[in-house]
Amino acid sequence: MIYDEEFETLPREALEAIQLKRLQRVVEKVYATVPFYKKAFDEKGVKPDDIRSLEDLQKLPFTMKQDLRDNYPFAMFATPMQNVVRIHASSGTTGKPTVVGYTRRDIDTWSELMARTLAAAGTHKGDIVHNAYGYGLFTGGLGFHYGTERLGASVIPVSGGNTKRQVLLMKDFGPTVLTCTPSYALRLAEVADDEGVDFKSLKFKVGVFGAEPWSENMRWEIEKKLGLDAVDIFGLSEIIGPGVAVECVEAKQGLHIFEDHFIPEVIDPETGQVLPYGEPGELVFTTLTKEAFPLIRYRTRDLSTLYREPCKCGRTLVRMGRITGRSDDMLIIRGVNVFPSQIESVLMARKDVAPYYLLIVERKGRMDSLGVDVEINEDVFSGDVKDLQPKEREIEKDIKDMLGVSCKVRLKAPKTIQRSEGKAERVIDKRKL
Ligand code: DLL
Repeated sequence: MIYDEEFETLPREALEAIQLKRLQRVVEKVYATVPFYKKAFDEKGVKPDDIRSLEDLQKLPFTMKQDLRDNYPFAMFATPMQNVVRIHASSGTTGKPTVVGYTRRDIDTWSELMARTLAAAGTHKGDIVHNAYGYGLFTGGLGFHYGTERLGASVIPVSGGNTKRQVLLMKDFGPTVLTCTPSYALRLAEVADDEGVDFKSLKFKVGVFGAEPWSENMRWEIEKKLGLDAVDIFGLSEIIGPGVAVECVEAKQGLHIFEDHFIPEVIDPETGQVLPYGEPGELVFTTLTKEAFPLIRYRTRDLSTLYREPCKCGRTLVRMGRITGRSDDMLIIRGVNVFPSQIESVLMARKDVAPYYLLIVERKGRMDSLGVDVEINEDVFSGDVKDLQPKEREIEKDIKDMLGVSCKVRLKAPKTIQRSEGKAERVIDKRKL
């Protein structure tokens, strides 16, 4: 279903006219209200009046994560604190959290975008949404919560954790839509199994999974195990939270970006050069309608590709491909560039391993080594890990053949790799310690 028929199916010219008007407005606003932007624009010698076409966006400076840190906690806000009704923050892996603010209208916009998101994923009035994204500073829980209510479906604000109890609620309340990270979806299925509940007999028809990287093979795995359509959702706190882009359940081929609110660009992460549609690079977003925390050309570090081919669902919005990695989580192992998602793809293409893995990077002397711990599937496990050596060599060969990097695979007994309740941690890079 298309929630906002008018804005999600605009002809390109009409959409671009709206984008330009909104861009001019936001550029003027940040120049006048955020000292960081005044300085950054002045240093580049660009004034708000110079933005006469959408191409002129390229004249504007990028905003980096470091800029947000330098202006911690509230100095990037474009509105006085008395207009801010909500604050969220993302923990990040290092140092201070990234803090974001919302005015009442921002919350309204976000709720609309999340209603669109849920509708695109196949949610209707009358559906019951089991929302297991974490509630709190993280944007996942409350973002989905407000969106579900806006759509007019029912939300169960269960948040993450207490997994056994979640299984009981899923059985008794009969939710039809599951929202959580893909890794937690698998965890829910596993605990259901332990509790003697057949996940596929539950009423779920669709899951809206995101907030962490996952692969196409992981999608098949989840769909098979959980018996639902698994749809990818992308977003980040800085831009609004969830609700930046989502796949439509009809096609499940790339995520529609809500371009009437965000302008996406893909750049070469080395040079900052804007790349044409169809070429992979780093995603950059400009927010067009946010009041409290607008961002100009924010570099996400997430790698993806934009494409404009029309979609069978009828939306005219540009699509982004599944995130293939982050420019800052690429592992360089003895000179070979490897993304964790590529290893996940190789692992998930096999029938004999379970979707739980951990990559461990170490430096021995001057040599980097990559360890891949992955659980063996219960059905093929004899009970003795020693029997697994031939399989370990086989998987090492798969990874070497596909990615050109040698590694040491260690098959683990079922249920021995740590499960997550939110974003899974899948890489331990001991070289940085
Ligand atoms: O993860 C917002 C969100 C909540 C998205 C619920 C989807 C669902 P942050 O905590 O700020 O916000 O983390 C943002 O997570 O830059 C990506 O690296 C990663 N990420 C988010 N969605 C996806 C996805 C939320 N579908 C960061 N695939 C982003 C891959 C994703 N990575």
